Amino acid sequence: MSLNLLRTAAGLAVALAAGAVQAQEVTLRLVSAFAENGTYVQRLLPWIQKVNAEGKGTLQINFIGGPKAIPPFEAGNAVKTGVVEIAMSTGAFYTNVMPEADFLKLTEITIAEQRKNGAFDAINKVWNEKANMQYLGRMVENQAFHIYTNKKVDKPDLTGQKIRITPVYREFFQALGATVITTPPGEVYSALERNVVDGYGWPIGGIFDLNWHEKTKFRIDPGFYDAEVSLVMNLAAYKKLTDAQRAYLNKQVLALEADNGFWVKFTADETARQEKAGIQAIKFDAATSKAFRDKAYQVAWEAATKQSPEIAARFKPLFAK
Ligand code: 173
Repeated sequence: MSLNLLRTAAGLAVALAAGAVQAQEVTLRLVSAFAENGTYVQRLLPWIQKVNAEGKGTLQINFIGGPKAIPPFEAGNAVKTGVVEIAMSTGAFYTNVMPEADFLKLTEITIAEQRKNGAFDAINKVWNEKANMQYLGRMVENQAFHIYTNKKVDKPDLTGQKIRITPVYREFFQALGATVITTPPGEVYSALERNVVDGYGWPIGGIFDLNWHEKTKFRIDPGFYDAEVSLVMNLAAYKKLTDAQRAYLNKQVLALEADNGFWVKFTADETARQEKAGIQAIKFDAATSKAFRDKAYQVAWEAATKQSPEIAARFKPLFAK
C-alpha cells in the first residue's frame, strides 16, 4: 500500500469511528411537572449538567421546561405516549395514567431501602405494565406533607374549611371534614388570595417557591406520608437505549439518589424559615398526633385497597417500616 493510500485508509477509519461514536449518543427530552424556579428543578438542573458533561458521546438530557411547556397533570401522559422521554413528576399528578401512581406517597422507607427489599422492582413491574413507563428513581424523600391553613384549629378537624388538594390528600382531608378543591401548584396563590380556599396541602419544604408564605398563617403538625418526586421514562425509549446508555443513565440516577440526604436538612431549614416568616405551628398532644398520623395512613391504604386491591396488597408490606 502506498503511503497516501495508507493515510486515506487511516483517515477513513477515524471518520468511521467518530460516526460510530455519534450514533451511540442519544438525547432525551425531560419535562418537569414542578415550577422551574422551585427547589426540585433547582436540584435537577445541576444534575442534568453533570449528566451531559460526563455523558458526551453516550447520553444527553435536554430540559424542555416546567409547567409552561406541559401542564403538570399532563406530564405523565406525555411520558406514556412518548411526547417526551422523561418527566420529573409525582404520582399524584398522573393518576390519570394509572391511579396506583399516587400510592408512592405511602412509602415509609428510603429509596435505597426500596431498591434492596424489592419495592423498587415491584413498582417497576406495575409502571411497565400499566403506564408504559420505567420508574427510574426517586429524587425527593424525607419530606412529610402538612396541612397549611388560615383558620386556626385546636384539634384535627377541618370541618367548615375549604382546602386545596391533589389526590395525595383527598381521602384524609375529607375524613377530617374538609371540603376539597383540586388544583395544580400554580393556582394555589391566587386561590388563597381570593379566599377560594382556606388552606392547602403541601410538603414541609417549598412553600416559599411560589410565595405562599405571604398567604399562610398556620401549619398543622405532625406531617404525614412522604412527598415523592421521581424521574419516570417512556418504556419503549428506555428499552431502545443501548446497554451502555442504560447503564450510564442508571448510574447517574443512583448518584442523584445518593444525594437525597439533602432533604433531611431541608426539612429543618424550611421549618425554621416558616417560623421566621410568622407561620405558627399548631401542635397536638402525643396521643392525638399519633392518632392523626395513623388515620392518614389508614384512610389512604383503605382507598388504595378499594382502588386496586391486588397491587395495594403487594405494595403494603414492601413500603412499610
Ligand atoms: O400538593 C401537591 O401538589 C402534591 O401532590 C405534591 C406532591 C409531591 C411533592 C410536592 C407536592
